[in-house]
Amino acid sequence: MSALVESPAWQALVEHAATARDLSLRTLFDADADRFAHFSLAAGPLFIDCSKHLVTARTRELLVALARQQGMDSAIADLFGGVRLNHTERRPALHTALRDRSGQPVMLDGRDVMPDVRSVLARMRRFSDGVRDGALRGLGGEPFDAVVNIGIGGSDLGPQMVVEALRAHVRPDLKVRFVSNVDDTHLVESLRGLDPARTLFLVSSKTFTTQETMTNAASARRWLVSGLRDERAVATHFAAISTNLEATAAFGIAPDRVFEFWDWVGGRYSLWSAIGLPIAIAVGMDRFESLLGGAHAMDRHFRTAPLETNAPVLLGLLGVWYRNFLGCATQAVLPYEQYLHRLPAYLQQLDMESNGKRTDRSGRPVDYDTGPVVWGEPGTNGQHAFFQLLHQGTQMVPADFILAARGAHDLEGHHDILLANCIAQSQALAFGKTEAEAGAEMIRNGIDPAEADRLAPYRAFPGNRPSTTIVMDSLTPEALGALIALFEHRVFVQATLWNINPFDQWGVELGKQLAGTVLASLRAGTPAANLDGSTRGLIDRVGRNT
Ligand code: G6Q
Repeated sequence: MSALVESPAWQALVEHAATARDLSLRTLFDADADRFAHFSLAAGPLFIDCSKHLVTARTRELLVALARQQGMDSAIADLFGGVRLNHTERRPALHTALRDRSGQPVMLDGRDVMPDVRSVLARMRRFSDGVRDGALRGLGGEPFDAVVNIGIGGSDLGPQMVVEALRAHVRPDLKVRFVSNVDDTHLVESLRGLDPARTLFLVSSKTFTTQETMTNAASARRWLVSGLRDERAVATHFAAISTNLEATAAFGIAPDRVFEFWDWVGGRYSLWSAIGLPIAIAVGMDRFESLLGGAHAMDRHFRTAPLETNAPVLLGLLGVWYRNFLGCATQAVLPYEQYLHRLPAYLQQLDMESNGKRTDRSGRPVDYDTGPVVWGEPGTNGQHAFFQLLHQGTQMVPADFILAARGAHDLEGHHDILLANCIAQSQALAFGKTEAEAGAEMIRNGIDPAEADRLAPYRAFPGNRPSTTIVMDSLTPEALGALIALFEHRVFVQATLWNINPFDQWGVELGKQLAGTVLASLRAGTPAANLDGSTRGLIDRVGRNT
């Protein structure tokens, strides 16, 4: 058994979970009239209701004891202090420095990184202002009316999610598109209707070697040069965001169009760096800086709040409670906010690429479950689709509801319906409806008692299905920044509890490597003899010579 599973704090939770399985949220609320106040908290611009969780004050105590046992306080200090927590790549994870607004130095290897961070932010401001006000123009002197970001994974999901979230602030005359997939459909459809003379490409790639991004960038370059009939267009119509300055120069991108970031910024933690340039161009640098400010507020909270009232710590502990002690395999993210429609996809990468690990920090296989499957869709759409399983399926799925008290628009009768549905869903999940209640309700509605009796088992809801509700006043850049940082830190808290490294991603390597061999076979028109039967068969089936 691992030291974690054998540890006193873990074992105390195992024992406690045996009784917690019988907890009833109805009973817990009946027993404590102030449960909502006792189990909710504020963090920066967010209010977080945790009262609909299958926990008592004792559960919270035991979970916090686990955090303490696992060295949470010093792990948080190490994160902000630039310790090389990403031990397999020997790198720190200092994304918090990118949004540090304190004016204090952030030291890495005896050097303050903040002057570099501020200098790139200043360059981003000049460039994004220039694109927005027309001071920067295309080769023929025309202002840009389209920005196409080419990147994938961490160089796509974060900025895309934020641009979508802040779409209400995107200038209506500016088209902002994101191309990630190597499937040429993505590039072709994204360029449809764009004028090369007015199109700016941002090639976002930390390494500047990623196959999909380089393939798309090369095709975008051909589209531009053939449209404008001039090779010089590359220098004016392309900018790059990368840590690989040699490769950006080799591509032909002018040095003053290259925005640098650093190897201490992980891909899925990079939207706060120059990878956020499409955000700054889309909504303006002031709003981008407000986004950083919101994240910094959450960082301050995470760094200073006691474990008992620390929002990322408590949410991380709840996740571990459900995953390891109550056997939940998945976690739903349900934003009741259409502008957050890309948030589930973004969180899927953040959480699953960070905590989808089976080897602990000392290289041993874990003997406990780690990261859950994260999934979701905006409400109310999900209610008419998969919510059935959440309410009446055989598995318990903890859910995160996210909502803004004030809507972005004011069409009559919309926002209160949205809010009512969100709150009602968490209520239905928590408190359910007994068979007796379902039967009585049908009889009240005039249904024959025998029929009511027959249908009652189908119309009953078990309840006791847990959820968190995260409320912001409105979806401002500050609130969004705080929300993203909250989730980033929740992932870190869970990794710390599980003793795994959330900042590497070796699990994506094998597929990339094998794709090289398969591609060589496809291009040769014949599968390599040493491949397995299925791979050979598929190459034959889709290959050019079949
Ligand atoms: C994120 C991952 C991964 C990465 C992409 C793109 O944490 O490392 O999603 O962001 O593979 O990599 P490049 O930015 O190097 O093109």
